[in-house]
Parts: sequence; C-alpha cells; structure tokens
Amino acid sequence: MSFVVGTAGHIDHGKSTLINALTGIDPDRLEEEKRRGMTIDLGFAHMQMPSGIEIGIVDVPGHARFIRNMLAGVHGLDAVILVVAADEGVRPQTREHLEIVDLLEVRHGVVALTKLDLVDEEWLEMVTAEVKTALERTSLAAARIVPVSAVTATGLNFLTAALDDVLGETQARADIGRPRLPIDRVFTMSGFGTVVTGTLVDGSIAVGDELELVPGDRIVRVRGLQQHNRQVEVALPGGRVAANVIGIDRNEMKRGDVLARPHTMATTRRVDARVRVLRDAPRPLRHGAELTLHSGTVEVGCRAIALEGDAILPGAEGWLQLYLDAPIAARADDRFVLRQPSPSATLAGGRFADVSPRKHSRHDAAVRESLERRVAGNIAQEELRKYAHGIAISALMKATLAPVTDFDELDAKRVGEWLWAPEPWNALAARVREELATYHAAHPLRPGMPREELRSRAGIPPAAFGAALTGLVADAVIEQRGPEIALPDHQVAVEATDGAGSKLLEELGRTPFAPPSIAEAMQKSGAGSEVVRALERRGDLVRVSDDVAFTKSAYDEAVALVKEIVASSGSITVAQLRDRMGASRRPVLALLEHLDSRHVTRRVGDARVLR
Ligand SMILES: Nc1nc2c(ncn2[C@@H]2O[C@H](COP(=O)(O)OP(=O)(O)O)[C@@H](O)[C@H]2O)c(=O)[nH]1
Ligand SMILES: [Mg+2]
Repeated sequence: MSFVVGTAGHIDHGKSTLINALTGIDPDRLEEEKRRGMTIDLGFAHMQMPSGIEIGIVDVPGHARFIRNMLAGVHGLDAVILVVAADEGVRPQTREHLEIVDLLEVRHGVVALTKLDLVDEEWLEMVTAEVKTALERTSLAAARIVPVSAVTATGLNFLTAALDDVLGETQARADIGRPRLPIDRVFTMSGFGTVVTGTLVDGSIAVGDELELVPGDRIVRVRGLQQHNRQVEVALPGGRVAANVIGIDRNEMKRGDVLARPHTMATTRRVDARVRVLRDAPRPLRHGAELTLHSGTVEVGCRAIALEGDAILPGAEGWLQLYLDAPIAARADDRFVLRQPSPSATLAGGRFADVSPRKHSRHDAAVRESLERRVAGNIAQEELRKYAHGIAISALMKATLAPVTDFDELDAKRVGEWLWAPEPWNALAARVREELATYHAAHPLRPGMPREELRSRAGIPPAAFGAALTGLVADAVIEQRGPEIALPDHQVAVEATDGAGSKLLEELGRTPFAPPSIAEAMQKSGAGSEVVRALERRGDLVRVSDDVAFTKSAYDEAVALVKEIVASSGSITVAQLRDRMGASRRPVLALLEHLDSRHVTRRVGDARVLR
C-alpha cells in the first residue's frame, strides 16, 4: 500500500531539512534552491514506514511568493506533515497552508514542531498551545503534535510512528478505474525521452496504456513507469509516479495538464461550484471578482459569478459559476482553491458541481436546486434537464463521464438512442400538437403536414427528429399518414370546400362510364386540385390517368365488368369494353392501362387477360 504525504508550513521552519533527515533525500533539487537554501518549487522524496507502508513525499515551498507551487503540490495528498518551527511558532504561511489543506479536505496529518534544540520547556509549551489553537476548526484539528529536531534527530522516531499511525487509519486511495495524473513536472531524460511526474489518483496505469492529454486532445502512450525510483509495470493510485510517455513532445505538456484514461475528463472554461469562504478571508467573495483558481496542479485566472446574492461573506458557503481564462481538465467533485491575486490571499475553496454548465441567469433558485440535486448524486438526471431538444445517450455519457448503466434509472422519455427529460419531452409534444393544429386548420383538405415542415416549425434538431416522431407516434400524439404527419383526430374535410367537391362528383357521375376529363369537371364544378386529391384520398373518386377519373361506384362497376368479360370470353379488348360500357375510347383505354399497372390485367397482343 502506498500513500502520498506532503509538507506544509512557513518558510525556513525546517520542512526540507526534516524530509532530508527522515529519508536521506534532499528535496531541494534545483541548483538555485541549493544556492539560496530555500525551496522554490516542489521537491520529492520517499520512504518506507515501520509498518511497511510506502510513502511518496511532496515537499512544498513555504515562501508566500511560491504559494502557487505549493498549491500544485497539495493535490492528491493523503496526509500532511505541518511543520512549525518551535522558536518562531505560528507564522502567516503556517495559517495559509493550514487553510489550504482544510479547503482541500485533507483530513489526515501530524504536526512536526521542529527546531526543538533551539527552545526550552516553557517556550515549547507556549508554542504547542498556540499551534493547538491554530488547528482548531480545521481538518487537522485532531493531528498529533510531535516536537522534533532535525539537527539532533530528537523525536524523529516518534514523528514517524505518529505518521504511520495516521496512515494506518487512512483509507487507501479509491480506484474508480479512471486514472488521472495531474502533471506537476515535465522533463526529458537522455535515453528515455519525455517524462512527466505527478500524484496518480482514481485508478492505476500500466506500461503500454494509452492516455489522453487534457486539455490538448492528444493521445500518448506509456513506455515506462517509475514509483519511488523503481521501475514498475503498473502504478497504483495514491502514489507518486514518473511516466515516460511517447507520442508527444516535451514542450506540448506542462504543469496543470492532466494525463487521463481517454474520454474520462472534460476540457472546460466554465464550472459551477460550491464554495466556502474562509472565516478569516480578508474580504467577502464578491460577484464579478477576478480570482485565481487552483485545482489539481493547474492554476488559471477566473471570474466569479455569484448565483445568489452579490457576495459570499467570510465563513459562509454559496454557489458560483466560474469563467476561466483558459480551458482546464476537470471532473465533477474535484476540489479547488480560490485566491485573490493582489494583495495575494487565499479566499475560498470547494468542489466543482458541474464542469460543463450552461450560462445561468443569476438569482435563479431552479439553477441552485438543480446543482443541489447534482451534488447529491443525480448527475445524469440533472445533466439531461439541460437539453431542451433531447440528447443522444452517447453524448450524455460524454457530458456526465458516466458509464452507460447509469442511464437505466433515469426519469426520461427514451426512444432508441435518444433521451428527453420529462419536461422537454412534454414541451416538444405540445409544440408539435400546436403546429399540426394550426396546419390542419389552414389546410383542411390536406391529410397532414410534410415532415420537414413540421421539423423546422417545431424546432426539432434533424438528428433527433426520427426518434422524436417515433416517440410521438407511440404516445399517440401524432399519426404518420404516408409521407405526412397529422393529429390522430384530423379528418380531411371535403365539406369544407363549399360544395365544390360534391359538384365535381356530380359532373363525373352524370355519365359515369364516359366521364368528362378531370380538367373539364374541375372547371365546371369550381373544384381545385386539392379538392380532387382529397376526394381521391377519401376514395370518392378513382383517378386512372392524368385526365380521367371515375366516381367510386362507376369504377367498381367497370372493374367488375372487365372481370366478367374475361371470365366469359377468356380475354378482353379495348373495343369489347368500350361497347359494353357505351363509352368513348379515351376513358376505356385509360382504365385498362390503369388496371395493367395495378397488375389486375396483363396485355397479350391486342387483348388483355387477368393476372
Ligand atoms: N537548529 C535547527 N535548525 C534547523 C532545524 N531544522 C531546520 N533547521 C534550519 O532551518 C533553516 C531552514 O530549513 P529548511 O529546511 O530550508 O526550511 P523550509 O523552508 O521549511 O524547508 C536551515 O538553515 C536549517 O538548517 C532544526 O531542527 N534545528
Ligand atoms: Mg524547504
């Protein structure tokens, strides 16, 4: 089992010296650090605890100017060693680091009261009391305080034992199968190529794995892995990892980027977040404030949009939307810290609730309620609510980074691969009903509305249209009538033609077997082509060619006659039928050709037989 432990505390209080004394590794690795005797960037060491637990150690700079480096180092810590020099006691970065540890919810740790060799009993008691007070109401309130001296090695065994105890009570890092390595260092190693380091969380990675660089949308492959200076085939979460990656140049990656299992992290420039403002914050967190966001190993400028009220007061909590100056890799539930750039101070921290939110109108209670439900675990349901036009399951999976099984329980209208939240689905059905009602009223003779017209009028995205229609038919909201769509109770209303329809039928029926041409009948009756189509659809007339139509009864009789003649004489000719119908050649020929095309009859020479 392995854990990652970080240092915290004011500059010069002996953090790096302590780590060196504990591990034999000098965490100040930079030339400049050695020269100035000061930690500037993150340093790394590792050791085995008496219990056998392996720990990776991240040593952070204490100087206020390098707080951003410290913030990159605290991501993924299982425990902290808060270092306070016994001779100086609690100083500004003691408090600030403690606040950060608290905001990031690191709950395990010990306090090393260093430079024991420089103070007497009485002073030590005083400083111990001061440290206890500082720890109150923080996530480290229960941390043991162990006096040590790195110079004389006094107390180092007790410190190690205390840390071992704490780690014994610490849960191993969860492996949720979605490994990610927020990068804290990138360098090239001769013979290896590009190496990145970081604290691995949420899953393991193995040599040969493909990982996605987020942001960046690039795929890299893991060629080699090291943990605590040893080659490993698989790196487990909760450990420091150095990964040798191929498929990318050193200068294409930087601290703050994340290597993750492909498609498990969002690239975002906007997040909704629950924040808590520090009790000792120098000012309220105001709407519109320009701040710096730290999450994982990334640092990015941002603007805060208060979703309730105009400010969140020190000690209070609230909802914010953050507009980021640059895209970052994020996942819901990730922790973060907000600082004001100048004068530099830590202000607040919290967790992301939604990493791909819409822009919100401020002071909207529904937005906050949705976020509350989201953080309570209903992520997919709340995500679905955002899509007024429905969403494909694959897109919802991508948006929520959730596995497919999570969608079975959703309160949703599901048609094939499409999902609608109940509200958008009902709204869609209402819109379609309304559009169809309007259309039917304007076009009583038409059987329905052309599909594409309905789609564009009801504002349904083309990709969702097929599923939407299927769903609406299933819900009996609409009916599909050939290529057209209608409300189920819509009837073509020939009566609505002011009698033109019946006049036309009258014209045709006057000499049923020798009807006038359609054009002539239309002209005499005043019926338009729409009326003709409506009568045809209703079955009141049968159109056998472009200009010949029979009334339904005449047509039925004529067909019966054809069958009768063929039955008695084996076949039928145009002349035979013309004689029996007492009609001219034109309608008779049209009728027979029509019957051919309907496969009722078949031509054999000059005659026709039944099929
Ligand atoms: N006397 C004494 N000096 C110490 C002890 N620990 C560290 N120092 C000194 O304190 C100074 C700052 O130590 P350093 O580890 O760089 O502090 P950091 O900034 O917290 O990492 C150095 O000069 C150390 O030699 C200690 O236990 N006793
Ligand atoms: Mg140091």
